[in-house]
Amino acid sequence: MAYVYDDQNVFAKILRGEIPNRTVLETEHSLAFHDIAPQAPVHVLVIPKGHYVCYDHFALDASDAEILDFTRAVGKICKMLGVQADAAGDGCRLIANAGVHGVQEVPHLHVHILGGRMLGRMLA
Ligand code: IU
Repeated sequence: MAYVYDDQNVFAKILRGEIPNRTVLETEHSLAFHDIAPQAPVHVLVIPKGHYVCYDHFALDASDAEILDFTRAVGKICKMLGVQADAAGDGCRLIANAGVHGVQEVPHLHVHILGGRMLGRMLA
């Protein structure tokens, strides 16, 4: 079954400039902005500009250039915001909810970057 992308989702509207956002980083293929309802001192969403519903859709169908751009954007933002997991940062959590069981609210791939405090242990 093919992935079906709804271009009326809120992140599609953000990408079209129809809804404002607090941008952290914009690259050729990706956009990162602060979550509207932050769950931690750092809570940034990174999205590809392409129309991908979820991570598996993106990983299977995006071009190498899009995947490289997106992956590097996540790393750059972690460093920019001081939540990288090296000797200078305290680390963070990356989350990509997908589909019904993943309780994905917005059907445009987004990776949450959460950090700035000690997070609870969480696998489900
Ligand atoms: P989820 O992984 O799809 O469950 O997360 C969606 C996130 O999008 C959630 O953290 C919301 O607070 C966030 N969000 C947003 O930043 N701006 C919006 O206009 C809407 C949701 I709607």
